[in-house]
Amino acid sequence: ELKITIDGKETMVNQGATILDAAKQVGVEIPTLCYLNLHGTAMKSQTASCRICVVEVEGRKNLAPACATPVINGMVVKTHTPRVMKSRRMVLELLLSDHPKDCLSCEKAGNCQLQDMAVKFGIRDVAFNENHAQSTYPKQLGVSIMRDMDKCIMCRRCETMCNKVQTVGALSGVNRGFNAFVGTAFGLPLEETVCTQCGQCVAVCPTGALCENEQVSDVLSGLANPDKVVVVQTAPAVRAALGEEFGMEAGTLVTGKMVAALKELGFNYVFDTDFAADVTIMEEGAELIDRLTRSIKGDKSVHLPILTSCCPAWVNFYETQFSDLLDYPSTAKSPQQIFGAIAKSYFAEKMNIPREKMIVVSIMPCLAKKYEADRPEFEKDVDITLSTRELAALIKQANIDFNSLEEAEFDHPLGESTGAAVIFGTTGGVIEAAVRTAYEKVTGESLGKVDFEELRGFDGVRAATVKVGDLDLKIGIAHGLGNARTLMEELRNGNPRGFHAIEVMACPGGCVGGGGQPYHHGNIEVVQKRREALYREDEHKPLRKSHENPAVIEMYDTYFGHPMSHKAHELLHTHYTK
Ligand code: HC1
Ligand code: SF4
Repeated sequence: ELKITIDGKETMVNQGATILDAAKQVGVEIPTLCYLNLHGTAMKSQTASCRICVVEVEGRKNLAPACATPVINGMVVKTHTPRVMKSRRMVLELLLSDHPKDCLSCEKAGNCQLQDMAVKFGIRDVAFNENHAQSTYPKQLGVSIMRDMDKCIMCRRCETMCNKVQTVGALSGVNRGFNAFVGTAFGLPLEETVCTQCGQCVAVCPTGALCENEQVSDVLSGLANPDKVVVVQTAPAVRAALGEEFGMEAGTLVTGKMVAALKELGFNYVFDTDFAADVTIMEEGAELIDRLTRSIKGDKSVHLPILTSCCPAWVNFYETQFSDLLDYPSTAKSPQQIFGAIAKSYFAEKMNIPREKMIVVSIMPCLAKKYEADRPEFEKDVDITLSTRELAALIKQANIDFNSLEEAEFDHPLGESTGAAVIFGTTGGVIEAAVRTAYEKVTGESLGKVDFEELRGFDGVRAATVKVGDLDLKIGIAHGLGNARTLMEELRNGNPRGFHAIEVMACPGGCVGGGGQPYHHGNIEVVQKRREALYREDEHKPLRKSHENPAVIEMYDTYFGHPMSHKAHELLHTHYTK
């Protein structure tokens, strides 16, 4: 252990700790901008590129960046001397001198860490700004992501996320000096690169350089059109995070208020993606059981493990990076797309609504869901996808007092769901939902305890064995695409651990940590609180197994027949392409 004194406060830290780590320990806040530390994912970036976190170290001539300076025994540090403050201000003014001044209309306004810092430092006038032009780059508006590199401050957090955490490698630093920015190879649009649209670069970008492709006004046009029936679905993870946009603590569940707000906004039907998640389990569960049964009978053509396929960034990842393994993922569409397909067939027919009259809007914690909804094979079953943040913006625009809304209930029948569907939003949840159903279908016994603690947790790669009748069902789980890569490489090497099923979620934590959620600026504890909220909601649901959802049962009885029926294949399954 090493002793360090920060602003007169003494503490002991482990070898390797930085001044910033030690400062946190004694409750001293040092401002940071480029620093990124995703605790629990073993990911820490130390680019030390911005120099906002400089401090004075006794006995050293130069100021030291707190995020990248290791503690030495006996170190004495001061974090707010006039010299430190002057230096930080200089850094900030230099950053601002090459930054557009359109804060009023910037998409990140209110969530921008550069703006927050300018407020904190009391910047009134931007120095070094009179005599030169700013560096400018063309804006790129993609299906999911908007890139405006005029606003890039070269913190390189996006690069860390994309290359180190996700191991995708779509982004890297381009050019030198004044003209430097983070870009794609040959300046290609993200859609033409290996980008998975996961949105994790957006989630950590401190400025307006990376934002979502906003579609709020499209929803308003739909709502304003009297000839349209506007149906909305909300993803599992949204209810665990939306409250943060209205000042609530991370981990507050706002399911009822969210439904009330959507009704106030004028949606004709407020439904739940959770209904479709239960349907996903019916289809994916049947597929798993089918593959297992055939494999036990000695069928060598069966592909095991089955891979979950509900996360669209994960789908993009395996399509581009593991195209030799495309027979492994479940062919079940994701809940978002299953919902769209059901809304525009089963529900539309039931209610006599012509397909052209219906607009299906999704509220998703994710940016890749925009890309997924836009894939040609899905034929616009889902018309518009908004992120959790965009829904919050819509509620604010309508001047709805979210905090004082009376809780409301989802509409029937596509608003009915079980606890199994709720936990889809966290890492480990999809596979736990599948196991609850597969267990009862295979053994014919009713589960005494529906909680499978062995499938929960936050380690990037996890493995567990669940006894299902005579079978030891071997399950692998990964969250974050870098961890998924580890499991996929194992699969390519012959599946030595004999997995029968693997769940992957592209974002750290699963959908609760999605790229469309309220900004947590790299604070992964926020994501963990949202996870706990989903487990709480599951625990309190009267029904907790997908196959017990009465609205799902009725739909199979009257429309699809049974899981994997011809009609189910036509509407609820998809295929993958290289
Ligand atoms: Fe997800 Fe899913 S859980 S992918 O994370 O399978 O986005 O929340 O909606 O589709 O249900 C996201 C969440 C979501 C789908 C479901
Ligand atoms: Fe990389 Fe994901 Fe951003 Fe694409 S969306 S550039 S994959 S971090």
